[in-house]
Amino acid sequence: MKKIVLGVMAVSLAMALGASTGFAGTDVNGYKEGSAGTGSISGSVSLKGTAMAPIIEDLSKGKNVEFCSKHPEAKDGMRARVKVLHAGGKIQNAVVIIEDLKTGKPWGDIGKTSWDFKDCDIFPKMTVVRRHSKEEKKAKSGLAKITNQDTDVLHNPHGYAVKGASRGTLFNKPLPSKGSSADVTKTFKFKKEVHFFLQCDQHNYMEADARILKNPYYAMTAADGSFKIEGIPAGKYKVTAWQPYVGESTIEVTVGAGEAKADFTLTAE
Ligand SMILES: [Cu+2]
Repeated sequence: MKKIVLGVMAVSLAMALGASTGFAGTDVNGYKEGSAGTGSISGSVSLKGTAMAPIIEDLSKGKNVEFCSKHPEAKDGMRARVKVLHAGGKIQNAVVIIEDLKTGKPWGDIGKTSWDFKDCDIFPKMTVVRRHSKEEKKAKSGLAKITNQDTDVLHNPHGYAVKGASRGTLFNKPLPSKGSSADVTKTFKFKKEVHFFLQCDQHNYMEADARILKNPYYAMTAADGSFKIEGIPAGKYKVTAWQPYVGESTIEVTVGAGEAKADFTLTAE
């Protein structure tokens, strides 16, 4: 009981100190964890134009030919890499985010990701990441972890923060064999970049992408292009739908206590 009282006092004191400096609870992303609202935004993301075709990779020209050719989707030493998932004019795995939301639900596990380098491929291929909180930076762990799942195959995860045509290295970690892993949390120092790109320096066709979040309000579209973001406090927001190999579109959405609608069309050039 005494411990709990002391704990509450310590928290209150910390909050009072935080309030006095004016940075109470605002994290490195400029977001303040508070409580969720009751509003939601739902809709779908459509594709206009012709999206980039799958890249046909000739695995015989790379390293570890025999092993990498055992990928479940490989056929006769060739593997198709799909950078834009779409069907029936709808985009799957597009990321929808609320741009200018400063306070709301807690982050929880949103933006924490583990990638597996497996069968000379990366899973997941599309996800979200975020900058670390001060605590995570101190702990240097917990936000981003990469594990090699391939026995006796050297993978070399190379992470980049991408902005337009330029990209900067965040980390570059050789992982010699199955079970070797790297926690790269401390390297997640983003500026204005919105796109995280992960590649293997040993097998360049191993690629994955992620949207860099500034707040925990996001959704990823399903196979039919649909999405829903929940727990939004009432307000007027800029909402963006994004697919790194198609483009993005931003519209203004007014959210009340219930469900607001937002439909996007991304144009492939
Ligand atoms: Cu590799």
